[in-house]
Order: sequence, then structure tokens, then C-alpha cells
Amino acid sequence: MQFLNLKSHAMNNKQTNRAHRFKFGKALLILTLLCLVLVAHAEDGHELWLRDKKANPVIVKCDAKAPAVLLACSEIKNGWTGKAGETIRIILKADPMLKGDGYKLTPSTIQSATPIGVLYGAYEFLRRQKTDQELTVISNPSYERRILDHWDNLNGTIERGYAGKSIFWRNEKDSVTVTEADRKLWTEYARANASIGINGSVLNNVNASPQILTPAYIKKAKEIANVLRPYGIKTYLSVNFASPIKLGNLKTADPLNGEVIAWWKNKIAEIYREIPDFGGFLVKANSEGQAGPQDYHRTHADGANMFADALKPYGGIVMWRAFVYNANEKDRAKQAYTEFMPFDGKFRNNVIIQVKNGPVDFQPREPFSALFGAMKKTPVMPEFQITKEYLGENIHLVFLSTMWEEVLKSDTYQQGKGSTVAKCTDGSIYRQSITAIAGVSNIGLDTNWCGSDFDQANWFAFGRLAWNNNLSSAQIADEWLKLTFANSSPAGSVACDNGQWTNLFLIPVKKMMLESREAVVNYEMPLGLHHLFSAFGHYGPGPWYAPKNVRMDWTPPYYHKADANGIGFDRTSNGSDAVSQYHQPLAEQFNDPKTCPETFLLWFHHLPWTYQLKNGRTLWDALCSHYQDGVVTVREFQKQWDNIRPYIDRERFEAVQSKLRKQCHDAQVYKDACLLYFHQSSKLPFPPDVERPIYELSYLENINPLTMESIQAMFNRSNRNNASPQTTN
Ligand code: GCW
Repeated sequence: MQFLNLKSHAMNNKQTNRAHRFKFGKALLILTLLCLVLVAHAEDGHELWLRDKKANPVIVKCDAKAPAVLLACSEIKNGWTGKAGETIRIILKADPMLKGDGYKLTPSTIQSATPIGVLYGAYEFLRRQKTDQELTVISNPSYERRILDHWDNLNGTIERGYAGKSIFWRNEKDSVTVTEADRKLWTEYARANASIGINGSVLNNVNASPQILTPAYIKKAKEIANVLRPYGIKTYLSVNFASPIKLGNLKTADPLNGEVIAWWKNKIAEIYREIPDFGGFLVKANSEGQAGPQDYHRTHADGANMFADALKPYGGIVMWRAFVYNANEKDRAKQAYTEFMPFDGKFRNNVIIQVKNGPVDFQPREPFSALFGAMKKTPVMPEFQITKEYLGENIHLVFLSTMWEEVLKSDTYQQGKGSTVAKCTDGSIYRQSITAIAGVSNIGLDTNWCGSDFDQANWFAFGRLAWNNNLSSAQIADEWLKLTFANSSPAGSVACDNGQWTNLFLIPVKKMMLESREAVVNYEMPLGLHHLFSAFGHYGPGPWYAPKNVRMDWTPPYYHKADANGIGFDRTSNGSDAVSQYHQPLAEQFNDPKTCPETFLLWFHHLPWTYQLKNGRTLWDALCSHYQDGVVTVREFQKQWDNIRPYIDRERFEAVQSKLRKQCHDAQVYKDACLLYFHQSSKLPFPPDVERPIYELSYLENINPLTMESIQAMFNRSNRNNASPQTTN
């Protein structure tokens, strides 16, 4: 018994141990599973606005078998959030109301004349379903070509990129190999683009390396094109004008030289053998040190037409950039117009002139470029910058949609009132042989694609506006927030469909997004000031920067012209006369400080510090107030963001919170740097309601806390493997 007892005791012990081990093992398993679930759910932002969760069953009826239609069917099945068991019919059929890849939706049908239009319709249907919008709609694209320009260098760096390295190119040795991981990422990229209607990608930097046209790189471009094609995305390349010399060993790149023409024709034939639906070339010529036709005393038209003729048989186009400015020009803002207007009508019909939204360079605020609404016989396309080179890189929370909306809605008066930039570029005013719009991409290898969660909204907004240039930024922000953040509260504790989420998350965060661009204008360069950036890179302030050996138009004093008499660039008829590049009544309005919109006051006028503004304040006081408002607004953003904590996952909450801290710090640096520097000229006291600086000017000038970042950016830039002989400002 004893023995038995012992035995049974031992057995009991064993059993208990086993039971304990089992329990422990089970707990460990549960813990591991929990960790896995948590890891799996750790929010990294990679899914963008495409969060296909909890799809309900749906019956999709469709006869067509085109790849884009099949994609549409699977998107609907994977993303259906309507009632379970409903039926939706896909109709591939023309309709007089539909234009290009436009689509018509009803609650039970998606119709388009083209397979890719069906896919766009499917994405729009799902977007509307998830964001509670009307399901009956007809939508046609504003522009035929809606393109992302990647400033990606072949060594993998990205000019003005703040989201890691290139998704297309790696280092020199390895740049042309393609892995399964590459294909997967490019597919995700293509899908995200298609979901917002983007249908073109320029794969490499406009400061183009000639190497892009070597057989190995063309082969790689073909691999990329093969992945993008099913999603309706055409591939384009930036080319270096001097390629016939650098690659073809010719003595010249003169666009009228027979050998040069033959070289390009052969090269283009080679590209089309690999990529039969290749879109065409983007060209930066005679700009910031890049070669161009003017090197051979030829014109922009000669250069562009040479490419156009060679591309024409294949249906390719040339996007010729108008971003030109010379060191000796008295007013850089005038040059694009001066150089291009004489050639209106002289370009082939497969050339389109790509014009940055403002006359200088993607500043926080510029009036629209006078080239919009000027050219009547040559198509013009807007170029926006999605990457925030001048607006706080990937750190500051700035929703760019409001800036683009402002530009698109600006009235050029080309054909009287209502001739907005949108209408002058989308073919509504003049029939254009091509309509297009481009955005300089903010995409890199960062897991969240854009370097910050809110920068994804700018990619989204560009696509949405390129599709429909009438959309309001409020609607775009609303859609993006719902698609990106709904149901993301920790452990799903707050459902997105209740009023609480709308009132406490959606409304305040949308407000913040809509105010964010004005905030950055205020704390960086209000009232029409521009280009006050630090020496290297375009992040921090440097209104003082003007070393003797640097060309004047790369230094801030060239733009602000602050002195004892006042501040601002005189572009009136008494000054550089840039105003005369605009149609009446704008030219007259801009010319007079009393009628010039205050947002552009110092863009067009040099005014005394004591000049009285409409609200009765002096220019100096108003300037101080604007800087103050900018800082106060971003401080408010911090508080607003803290309030929304219960409604969003910890990862994105903390990431944004931390960026907002840096933004507030940097806004303060901007305000102090600019006001203390301008104070040396104005000699006026700070108004009583404006907070005093907290930094010394000498400290900001010499130990600019942002400089380290800028120097880093400069190093990254100088690593690029292109042939640009100059360092740009
Ligand atoms: O804004 C300037 C940038 C350059 C850029 C250039 C351009 C690609 O600082 O980095 O070069 O514009 O648009 O060509």
C-alpha cells in the first residue's frame, strides 16, 4: 500500500507535473499566439488606404475576361462591405456619358467602356461603400494621363526623397536584378496607384543618368512595366539629353544632327521592343546644369520635336519641362514664360509642356505659373510636388491637397472669368492633343511608403485630384481618414460607425489637415515671402544665407530683399514686371498693393515695414502675427492629436505625436530665425501680442539645429549617380 501509495503519490506528482507542464505549455502557446497576433496586427502603415478586412460574401457577375476586369472582380470579392449575399454586375460597355476610362456606378452595377475603367469603378465602388457615400455616380477622368514622377536615382537614392531608398533601383552592382520581393512590392504599388486612378510612372530622376538607356536598365524597366501593366499603369523614363554623347560616343547631342536623330530612333525602337506600350520620355533640358538643345543654339521646340518624331510611330509622348532659370536673370519667376511663350504652337502634337504649379519652385505658397492660361496651341500639364521638399519633408504634418486645390481653382482669365488652371489644362478651354498632370512622388522603401502616416494622404490626394480636379480637399481628407483610420482603435474598443468616432476623431483631425498648409505658410514664409530656406537642403530657415561665391538666385536675400526701406520682391510694372505675364484683370490687381491679395503681397511688392494692411496693422506687425499664428496652430495640433488617442492604434498615434513635437520645435525656430533676422532691418519692436523669440539669432545662424539634417540630405544628394554637373540650390 505504502508502495502503491508512494507509487500513486509519484504518479499523482507526475500527473500534476504533467498537468502543470501542460498548463504552462498551453499558456506559453496562448502567449505566443497572442504575440503573433499582436505582431501581425502591429500597425506599420503599409496597407495605406486599402484595408481589406472583414469582407462579406458577394456574387459578382461578369462575362468579360480581360485581366483588369478579373482584378476588379477579385477586389470586389475581397473588399465587399455591403450586405452579405448581394449581387453586383460588371458591365464592359460604352456609354455616351462615359469618357476614356470613366465609369458609371449604381448600387448593383459597375460599368465602363474599358477594362481598366471597370477596375477604377470597382475601387470607387468599394471606397464609397466604406465611406458611406452615394453609390450612384458617373465619373470621368479630368486628365488622360495621371502620372507619378519618381526622382529615383539608379544607385537607389532619391532626390528630395524622405521615405527611404528607391523601390525600383538599388546600388550600382545590383540595380538590374529583380527579385520576387521586388515584384510583390511593385504589385502593391501598382494596386495602390490604380485604386486612386494613377496610370503612369516615370521610373527615374529628371536629373537623369544616361545609364538608364543601357540594355540592362531597359530590361529592368521592362520587368517593372510588366508588373505595372495589369493595373493600367504605363511606364515612362526620364532621359538625359546628352545620352548620344555619353552612351553613344557621338561628338554631339545636337537635335538637328542626323546621327543624333538616328541614335535616338534606334534607342526608342529598342525600348519599344521590350515595352510595347511604353509611355514616352520626361525631359529636363537646359535646367540646373542639365544638357539641352540650347547648348547647340537650338530651341526647346527643336529638342522636344526630335524626341516627338522618334516616339510618334509608337504612340509615345514627350513631357518637356519648363523649369528653367539662369543665374543672370533679374527675376527667376519670369523665365519659364519668357522662354516658352514664343514657341506656343511650335511643338509637335505629342509634346506637352510640364509646368510647376508656381513660377519659382514648389514653395509653400506661390501664385500660379503664368504659363497656365498663356499657351493656347501647345498643351500644358501641371507638375505638383507630393514629396515635401520645402514643406517640412516627412516631418511636418502638411496636407497638400488644399494647396493644389488653390492652384487648380485659380482663375487665369485666359478666356474671361472662370478660366481656372484646372480648365486651362484639362482641355475644357482649348482642345489639347494630350491632357496630363504629374506629381513628384513621395514613395520609398519605408514600410509605410511615404516616411510618415500623414504623407500617405498627399499621395492619395494627388491621385484623387488628378482623376477629378473639382474635388474638394475636405472630401478627400474625409475619405482618406475613414479609409486609413476607421476601426483602428486599440482592440477595436471604439467602432468607427458611431457618432463618437466622427465627432472626436474624424472632425478634429480633418480640421487639422485642412489647416495644416496655411500653418506651414505662416511659420515658414507668409504674405508672399518665398525661398527663405537654409543653405543646404530645403528644410530649415536661412534668410541670411548669401555667401559671395554662390549664385544670387540660390540665396534667400535675392527673394526677400529686406532692407531698411522694407521687404519683398518688386514684380510690378516698376519692378521686374512679372505682373504683365498675367491676363487682365489679374495683372492690374497684382500690380497694386491695395488690390493684390495679401497672400501674395511680398511676392509682387517691396513695401515699407510700416505699410498699412487691410486690417489696419503695419506690415511688420502683420508679419510677426503670421509667424506667431503658424506656431500657435501647430501647438494646437499637438493637443488635438493627444485627444484622439483612444481612436487609433498605438504605433501610428505615437509616430504622429513624435513628429508633431519636432514640427512645433522647428516652427519656433523658423519664427525666431526669420523675425530676428528681419528685425535687424525693420528695427521695429515686436507687437505686444506676439510671443518673444526664445533663440538668439547668432545661435540659429551658426548652430542651426536643423543643419545636421540638411547636411545629411546634401550628402545623400551628392551620392546620386547622375551626370548633373552642378549642385542645385
Ligand atoms: O526644386 C528643385 C529641386 C531639385 C530638382 C529641381 C527640378 C530634380 O531642389 O532637387 O531636381 O527642382 O525640379 O528639376
